[in-house]
Amino acid sequence: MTGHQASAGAARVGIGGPVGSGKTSLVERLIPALSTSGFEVAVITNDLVTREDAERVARSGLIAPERVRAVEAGACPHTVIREDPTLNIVAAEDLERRFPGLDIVLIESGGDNLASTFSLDLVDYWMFVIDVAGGDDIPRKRGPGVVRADLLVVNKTDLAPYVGVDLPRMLADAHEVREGRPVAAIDCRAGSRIEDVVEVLRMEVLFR
Ligand SMILES: Nc1nc2c(ncn2[C@@H]2O[C@H](COP(=O)(O)OP(=O)(O)O)[C@@H](O)[C@H]2O)c(=O)[nH]1
Ligand SMILES: [Mg+2]
Repeated sequence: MTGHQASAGAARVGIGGPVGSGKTSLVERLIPALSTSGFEVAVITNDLVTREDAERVARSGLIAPERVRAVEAGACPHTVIREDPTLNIVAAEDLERRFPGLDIVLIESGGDNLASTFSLDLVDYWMFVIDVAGGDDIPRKRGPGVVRADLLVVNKTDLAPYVGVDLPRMLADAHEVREGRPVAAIDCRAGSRIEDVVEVLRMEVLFR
């Protein structure tokens, strides 16, 4: 937790990470997991020039479509979550106004790389999602997302044997570069260990 409170209403939680690491898949897993725990959820997605992810989540049947908003990031995905997050702040405020009981807004960043971080004017907390298939050297590269995110999520643990990744080693490296900040290893495909992410959100965000 950053100690910073971006919003007086719902907790705003950023989800960053490279294209294909499983950010939308995590959103799709978190919606039912958080709802079952009694939390009211809304989602904002950021795509470059489409509304692809928002449409996918809205159509998923997991959440009422009016609780899903799309922000089109244009050419540069960093701008709308870091330099000038106005579009995302407006979308979050709009959702909070429309749904007064909202507990949490999940904000998925657009396609980006290892350098993306969230503005603390936008989010109260942010996680960074990398995946096992991206290679076990990713933590050692010490990208700002990997190092500084409030929670590092290592997804696709199911793929480790197929891509020759030493998962325990990858996690040990992740813990080392993060100097005590939390790391969760999950498999969004099977839905395993999603509860670890929910537990961190409960402790760090929702019950503060
Ligand atoms: N094997 C495996 N595939 C996954 C997992 N999580 C996501 N995927 C797949 O990875 C691809 C990219 O996922 P997506 O959530 O769209 O990534 P995003 O670009 O970060 O939002 C999709 O084909 C997912 O089905 C996982 O834990 N294991
Ligand atoms: Mg996505």
